Amino acid sequence: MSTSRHRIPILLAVVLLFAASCSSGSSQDDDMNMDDEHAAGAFGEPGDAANATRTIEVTANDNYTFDPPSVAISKGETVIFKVTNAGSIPHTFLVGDQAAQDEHEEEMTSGENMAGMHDEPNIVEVQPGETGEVVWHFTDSGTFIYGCHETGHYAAGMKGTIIVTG
Ligand SMILES: [Cu+2]
Repeated sequence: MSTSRHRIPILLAVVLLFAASCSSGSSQDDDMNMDDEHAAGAFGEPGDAANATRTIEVTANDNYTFDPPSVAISKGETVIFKVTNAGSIPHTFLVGDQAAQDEHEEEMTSGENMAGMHDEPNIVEVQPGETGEVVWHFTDSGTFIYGCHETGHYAAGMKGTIIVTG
């Protein structure tokens, strides 16, 4: 049958939906795709550990720093971030762009998404002494961020820079 007749309206609907979810920065009520919309973007997408080109070890410290403070990655790489909490308080590690970091920070301070956030593929929470992983596929070049969103940590400067080139 003529499936092509339906393709355009569906595509249009998808585009409109996408546009709507992207332009809704100020409204908090359209939480339909809240959990997914900032778990992917120009900063990449969830990766498959089997395709990982390397493992980058990151240490989270109680003085609100990550070590290393920045990492260089080639476009197309899938990286396993192995995050160890060397401190005595919980830390988180969120891969994203500025918007994703800001969004998480808002959710944390508003208490809006406390329960769901740790299910997202671009974040891991690590308890003192523990190690967690985020597997991420960097699909585009650009400068991105890893940040900790325990209360007050990001504001205190607990973040690192991801530079993707190629
Ligand atoms: Cu922290």
